[in-house]
Amino acid sequence: MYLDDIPLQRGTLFAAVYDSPIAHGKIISLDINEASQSPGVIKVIAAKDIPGENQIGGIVPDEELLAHEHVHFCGMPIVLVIAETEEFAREAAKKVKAVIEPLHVITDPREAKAKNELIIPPRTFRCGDVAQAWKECQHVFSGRADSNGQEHLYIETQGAYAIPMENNSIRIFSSTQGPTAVQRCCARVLGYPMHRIEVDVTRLGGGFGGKEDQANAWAALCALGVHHVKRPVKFSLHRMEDMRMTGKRHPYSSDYKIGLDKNLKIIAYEVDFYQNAGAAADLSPAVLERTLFHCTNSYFIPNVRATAYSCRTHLPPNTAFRGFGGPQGMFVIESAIAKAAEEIGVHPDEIQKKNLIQTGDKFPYGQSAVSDAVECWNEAEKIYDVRKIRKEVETFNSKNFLFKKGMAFIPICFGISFTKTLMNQARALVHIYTDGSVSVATGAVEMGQGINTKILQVASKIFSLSPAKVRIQPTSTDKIANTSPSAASSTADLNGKATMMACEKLLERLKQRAAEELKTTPEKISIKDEFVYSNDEKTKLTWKDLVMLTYVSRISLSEHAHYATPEINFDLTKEKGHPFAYHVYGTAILIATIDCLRGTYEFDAVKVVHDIGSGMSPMVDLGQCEGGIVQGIGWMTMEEIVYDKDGRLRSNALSTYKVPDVYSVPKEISVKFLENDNNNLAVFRSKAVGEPPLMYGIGAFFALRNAIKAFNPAARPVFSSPMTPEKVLMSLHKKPVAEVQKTI
Ligand code: LUZ
Ligand code: MOS
Repeated sequence: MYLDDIPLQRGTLFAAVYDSPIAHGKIISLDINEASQSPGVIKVIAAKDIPGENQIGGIVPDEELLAHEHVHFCGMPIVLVIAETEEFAREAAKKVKAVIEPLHVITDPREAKAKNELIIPPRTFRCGDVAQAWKECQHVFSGRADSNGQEHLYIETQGAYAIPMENNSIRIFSSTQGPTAVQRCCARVLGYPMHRIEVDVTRLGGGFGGKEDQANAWAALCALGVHHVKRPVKFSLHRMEDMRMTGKRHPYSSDYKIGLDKNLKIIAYEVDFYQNAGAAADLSPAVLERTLFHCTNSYFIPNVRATAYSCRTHLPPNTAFRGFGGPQGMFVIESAIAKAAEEIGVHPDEIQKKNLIQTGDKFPYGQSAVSDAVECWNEAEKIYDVRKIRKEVETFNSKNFLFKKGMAFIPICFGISFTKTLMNQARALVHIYTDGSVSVATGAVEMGQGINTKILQVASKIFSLSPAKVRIQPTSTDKIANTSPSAASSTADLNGKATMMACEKLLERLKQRAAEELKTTPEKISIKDEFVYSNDEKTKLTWKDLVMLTYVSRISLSEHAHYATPEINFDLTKEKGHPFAYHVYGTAILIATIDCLRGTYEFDAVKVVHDIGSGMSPMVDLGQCEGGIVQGIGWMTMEEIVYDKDGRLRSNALSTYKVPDVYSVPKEISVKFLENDNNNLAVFRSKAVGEPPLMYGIGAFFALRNAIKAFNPAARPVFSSPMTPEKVLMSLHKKPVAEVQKTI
């Protein structure tokens, strides 16, 4: 059941907003008369009608729900209209008349930085002594790398449905990754205690980070409508509204300097990241932090200075997107390595391979690696026969003039845990009913990633029950409170571990009761395939009978367990600690073919060795890998977000914003899972798989770049993604390259 599948109550009304037509300005006057008299309109609501705080900023209180005196981005909601139908609501919204005095618009993070328009003070991660290290370098290179944003394009757009309930409470169905975030935000806007807001989530048609924080506003608008009109209110955005009004992946512009010794060991790295945060903080400070954590990707670099600036511009606030700043940081180090390789005259993979982080090496933030980076790389070289691939690419290139192939390696490393330590907690509520069936509730949100399958596996495995006897409940704030969003690739670990704990507690009680019944001790009891075993011998006592016996003895068949990730910590004053439960590693080899006449391209293959630990749901995990890879390739190649200098989104529809379709999927995606057994903080030692595979897509940029250089060895394509067919075409010919460089 998605939001739009929920049957509507009689009397349901619909919301629409009048949103800012300009990116920055002062509201001089607002005339809602005509809108209020428009057919079917029940109520028109502005900032002054908000009973609580007109504030939805989670990390920094810098974002109004409805613009009061100023607008800060094109698409910022100003007025909420509640009407009898969706059409009436949207028609009325068009009749709002606002006079807005335009102010200077900033779209470029470097301009924002120069004007000191920062969301938070800059942060710097350091290790070793960079100044000293340059002196020991044989090679030093510097340059610039830019990566663009990315539209989430969840198939289900943002939306919510709020219903008035007894005792002045409100029940909200929301398409959110973070039910508690929605609850907290609605309570704040209405000035209600949180217990008067219940948030329910059935299933999302995709999130990808876009609904970690940005589902809040639409739910709060519906709740605000309910508060005023005391009738159910629904709002689900049209695709173009969603594209225009919501934030995306953060574009980054970065300057790097890299130093290597004569053996191609990277000994120094300096980088400045300019994050385009948009008009409000949203999750930008947390995204910024993850960029710093992943600025050295899966390499060991002894001397690092990395500084990150979160720059306030007049774009919709950018937000979480699969990888959460990590991919942006990794793109820069990969660019630096590609640049060094180009200047020195070696294959980039020579440098990459020589610098992979090994067990015991420290990341710049102080955590020691328990690394499978080298193992993944070596396994990929071996099972995919890299020498043969290289040979085939070279042979193809020597025989073809108008088609060229390029290959690239991309190792990845992703830290698993919310970087904010306190968020790494979860709870599970498990009931066993008297017929032996089981219900599990957690804070996890199913958004297509297969979390319900994994939680179901946990419960059915611990109880040794058929999966048909277990049901995973829709997520709800009244079943499980104070949840972290389903994000950070940690949902299965956190909620799975909590489920495990609750099930184990119940199992203990059941065993105790069985021992009494069978006149033995609990240690001798086990339960297998719905039968009780005593001393490993099957008895006549079934699971179902045991459950009934336990109930009859007035022993609780319910358990609520709490899990908090052990071992993790981080000291913000020193920027050092052990923030991650563990890291996920992997290596991909990508092969691309470009058409040098047209600039178009295809991906022949993506061949991956991925560190899975001990995979518990191989099909779910493979699905995450394939989807992540295609989404990553989309970000690096064809998905081009364009805002004009006035801050207006030009790529505002699927006709102007191209995402990968079935034809642009690589012809081959091979994933070999590298199994190991050393990650006890992963649920059943099955390592997190949500975000890491996206970063294999970064290899697409470099495979294309290498193909361009096969056509024109003098070409120096700029490190600016996405590498669209237009950019490929311009880069193929030496002269225009300089011009392209000037304009980017
Ligand atoms: N969300 C968050 C995330 O709040 N903190 C994180 O560290 C994170 N990482 C990845 C994706 N979402
Ligand atoms: Mo996410 S980017 O894990 O919401």
